[in-house]
Amino acid sequence: MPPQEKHDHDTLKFPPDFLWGAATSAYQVEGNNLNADWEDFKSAGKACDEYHLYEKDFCLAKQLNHNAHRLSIEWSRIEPEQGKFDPEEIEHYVKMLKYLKSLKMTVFLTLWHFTLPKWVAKLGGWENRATIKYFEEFVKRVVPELAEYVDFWITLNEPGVYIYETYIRKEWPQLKKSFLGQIKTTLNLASAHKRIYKFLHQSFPAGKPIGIANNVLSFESYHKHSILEQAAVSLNDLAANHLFYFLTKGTHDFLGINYYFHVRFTTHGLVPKQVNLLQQTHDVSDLGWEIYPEGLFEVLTDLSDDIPIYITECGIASTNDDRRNRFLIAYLQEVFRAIRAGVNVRGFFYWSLIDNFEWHRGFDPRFGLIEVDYTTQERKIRPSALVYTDIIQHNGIPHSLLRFLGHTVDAEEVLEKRYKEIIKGK
Ligand code: IFM
Repeated sequence: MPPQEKHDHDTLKFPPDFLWGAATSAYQVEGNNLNADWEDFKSAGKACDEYHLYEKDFCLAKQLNHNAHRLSIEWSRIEPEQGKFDPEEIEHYVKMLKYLKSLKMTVFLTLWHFTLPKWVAKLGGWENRATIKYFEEFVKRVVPELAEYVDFWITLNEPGVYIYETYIRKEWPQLKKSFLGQIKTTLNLASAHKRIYKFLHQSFPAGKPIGIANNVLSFESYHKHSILEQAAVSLNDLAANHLFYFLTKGTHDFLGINYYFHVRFTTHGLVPKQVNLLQQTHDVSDLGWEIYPEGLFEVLTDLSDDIPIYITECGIASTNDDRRNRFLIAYLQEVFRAIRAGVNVRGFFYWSLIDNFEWHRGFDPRFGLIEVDYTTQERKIRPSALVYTDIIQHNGIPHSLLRFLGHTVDAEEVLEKRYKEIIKGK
């Protein structure tokens, strides 16, 4: 008889050394980024003032037992005018990263997360081929000073979302519907990633892993027999989930995956279109995004490759924190399932550590594990942050949490005394 694997019914255990953290981006949390292109469009104003409050926020993450953190630097702060770099701002980021390292956090640093300096935007932004060179010059100037405190590099955040919101939906600066803009920007971002990948590996042979954070969606057809719907699934999957990786093949040491969306296609006549989920009974976030944990398993198994995968973002906008509790348990259960199925997932970053500026949607969507009062800049730990801490402390999902799937999570019951102390800020 083959030896029976002992089944642990108590906890869905994750691999040793799994990274548990949360993510943010500079423009969304820092405040007063006056030289960024978004300032002329929809300003984040003071945002969460993390520029000044980063110690507090990082300490909270540490108290919550996170062992990793993902953040970005703001190009427009560091190079407010072409070729003029501000040493004080570089020093600011050095201090921030040093502080994170002093808390023994594994640091994922994103070099570009959606915003551009005004001067780059005026010259055409990513549509302009010269932006590849401008970005490379910025990276070459700043990276040598930061490298010591960074463990993983993320060159670009969600190229596909940027192109979709800017050139298809016309919601973000450059505010322009343009097919040519889509093509040029895709190619320029791909070239920029490849060049930075080469530069980082040549200059820092110690080899910190480099990747991108890509938005990946789970696609499904409504009618399994419909060839048209299946074709829509395949084409969209190729374009949204695989194209950018394909264009940058061989220049990823890991796959960074941001997962938020599940899309179903149905057919009306000959044209497949998306099912309107809001007319159905699906559970949705405050942004109307479907809560579909199985999709995370699907994208993970679909993209699984030889290189490690980090879930660089996954989160929910909700003022109903109990929904966030169930979200965390259900989505992480799918990550566990993917790992059991052989997918090499090594870390998970909840989006976001704190509530923040959700681009054209402003401050209403609440993604944070930590609530922000934008008038007083007070931080308040949400119970869901503690459910996440419970998971981190077990390096997996304890059975006591699994029973809450589909039910209200009684946070009081889950939390031990010392978690309550964290809530009170002790
Ligand atoms: O807030 C964004 C972030 O900037 C990129 N990924 C998705 C998040 C939620 O929309």
